Formats: sequence, structure tokens, C-alpha cells
Amino acid sequence: MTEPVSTCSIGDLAEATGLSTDAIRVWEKRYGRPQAIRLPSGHRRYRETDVRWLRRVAEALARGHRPGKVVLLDEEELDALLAAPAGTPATAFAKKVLGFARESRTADVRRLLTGRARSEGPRKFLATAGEVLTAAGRAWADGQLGIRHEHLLSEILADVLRGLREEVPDRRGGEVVLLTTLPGERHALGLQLAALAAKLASAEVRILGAETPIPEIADAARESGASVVALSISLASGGPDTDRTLAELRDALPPGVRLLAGGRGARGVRRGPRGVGFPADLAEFEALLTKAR
Ligand code: B12
Repeated sequence: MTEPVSTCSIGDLAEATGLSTDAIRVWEKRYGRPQAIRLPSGHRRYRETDVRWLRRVAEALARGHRPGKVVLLDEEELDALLAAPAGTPATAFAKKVLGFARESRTADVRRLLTGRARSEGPRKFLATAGEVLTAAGRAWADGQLGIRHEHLLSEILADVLRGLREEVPDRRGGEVVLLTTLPGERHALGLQLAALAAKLASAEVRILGAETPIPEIADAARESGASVVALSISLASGGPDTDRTLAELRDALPPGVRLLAGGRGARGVRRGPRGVGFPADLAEFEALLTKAR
């Protein structure tokens, strides 16, 4: 039997979706999904439709839905489930940016984002950036955007957000805010979004970048005299393991330092560890820092 066009192994499937091979095998046994193609050799092969379907399953789980409910839904039902709270249809602007990113047209992506940042100003552009990133995540889940395009878009958006932040005048007397992500979380754009919001609240911003080990965050907080440590947690890393790491960081930080976590993976439906604050969004984060000033 000739191998059908473009299938992948269970290892590739796990890589492409961010899920574990164990989870995929358990669902296959328990729910009969995904349904593998069996080669004469006995090897399992999976279709592109399985990648798209499992990326939606993974995102639904990352948002706190139960496997027993999610794995029984087909792609359309999952889209409806995922569309409800966060996924407003991609704006025309987001579609245009992604169109250029998909063709690696760097200069056009930069021109569009810089132009919009100038015309909207920092606060409105924070919302626009969120819409573009959500649309990018949707396009990736649909197989319409590659990881290379996500990298390209992320780097340009980070530059534009930094440019906006540099234009916000420095003011004294604000909070000292240290920003980073936990080990295992490579999504770093939330740091630039939160840094701009913090600067608008007259805070002094210290960005450590992605994946800083816990003891290093605690030492950096002491050395920089930070009054706030703020983390960005995306849907890719949110969950009970991250909650445990957050609690560990809470214990490692001096009691007077506030620990805040944002990003869609930060809390979801979980209560979240004690002594950690979860601002609902960038506007609440800015207001919280302004009040503390
Ligand atoms: C760009 C991107 C990448 C880039 C990141 C590049 C970079 N330099 O940052 C790369 C290519 C590295 C990447 C890798 C992966 N990614 Co990715 N990625 C994205 C994408 C498109 C944008 C990420 C981002 O920066 N979002 C910004 C975040 C931080 O936004 P947010 O959580 O919605 O937060 C909002 C607010 O809460 C607030 N906020 C954010 N942080 C903070 C912090 C504070 C303090 C406050 C107050 C507010 C705040 O601002 C945001 C906008 O409003 C998202 C889609 C998405 N919707 O997020 C997928 C997404 C997060 N990735 C996803 C996945 C699965 C992966 C991979 C596992 C894929 C793979 N198999 O390799 C890896 C995992 C890497 C890792 N270990 O972290 C999934 C996660 C869901 C799931 N299935 O688990 C998503 C949701 C895509 C999808 N639709 O499925 N990714």
C-alpha cells in the first residue's frame, strides 16, 4: 500500500501541537481519536487534519476545558468553543499584517505596524497588538502560518513596542518593575506589552527576557530594588506545573516585593497560588501600578 500524501508520525504530531505522545495515545485508545492510519509495518501515521484538530484541542485544554469534553468535539465545534470569549474575528488590519508575514515581507510588516502604532498611540496599539497576536495564533493553528513567520512577526512587533516605550517620558517616583517569563515559557512578547503598560504608569522597567531561573529572578529583584516582579504566561505554558513554579518564586522573593502574573495562561479557571496577583489585562495592570505610585 503506497503511503497517503503528507502524513506524519506520532512524534511529529506531538511536536506540531505541543502535546505529549502519551496523551495522544490515551485519547486514541479511550475516545478513538485521533484515528491513525496503520502502515503494513504497524506504524501509525496521522493526517494534516489531525494536526489542525489537535492544535484546537490543545488550545481548548490550555484554556481549562476538560479532555473528556474537548476530544469528543469536531473541528467546527472546537472553533465555536475557542471563538466564544477571546477570538474576535481577525480584524482586516491583522489579516493584512499576517498576509505580509506569510510572505516574509519584513519591510511591509514593519511599515504597517509602525504606521498603526504612530496613528493610534501606545494604549490603543496595545489592544491592536493583542488582536494581531490572537489572529497569528489562529492562523498557526490552521496551518496557515509557519513558526518562522511567528518569529518574524514577533521580532518586528517587539521592536515597535520598544520604540513606543522609549517615547514615553521617564518619570521619577514610580514602581520598579522587573519583567520576565518562567523557564519553559519562550513566548516573550507579553513582556514588551506589559513593559509599555508599566512605563505608561510611570514605572521604571527592567526586562530580563524569557526563561529566567527562579533563584536568578529573586537575586535580580534584590539587586535592582524591584518593588514588583511581573511575569507573562501564555496558553502554551499555563497550568498546575506553572502554578507550582509561581508558588516557589513567591517563597524566594522578599515579602515586600509584589508578584504579578498576566497572559492568558496565567490563571484560566484555576484559583492560582497565594501571594500572587493576577491583573485581568494590561489596562488593569497599568491602573494598579499608577495607584501604587
Ligand atoms: C508568537 C508565538 C510563538 C513564538 C514566540 C516568539 C516570541 N519571541 O515570543 C514561537 C514560535 C517561539 C512559539 C512557540 C510555541 N508556541 Co506559540 N504562539 C505564538 C502566538 C502567535 C503569539 C504569542 C504571544 O506572544 N502572545 C502574547 C501573549 C502573551 O498573549 P496573551 O496570552 O493573549 O496575553 C494577553 C494579555 O493577557 C496581556 N498579557 C500578556 N502577558 C502579560 C503579562 C502581564 C503582567 C499582564 C498584566 C498582561 C499580559 O497581553 C496579551 C495581549 O492582550 C500565540 C497565540 C496567542 N494568542 O497568544 C501562540 C501560542 C501561545 N503558541 C502555542 C504553542 C502550542 C506553541 C508551541 C508549543 C508550538 C510548538 N509545537 O513548537 C511552542 C512552545 C514554545 C514554548 N516553550 O514556549 C499555542 C498555545 C496553546 C496550546 N495549544 O497550548 C498558541 C496559543 C497558538 C494556538 N493558537 O494554539 N509561539
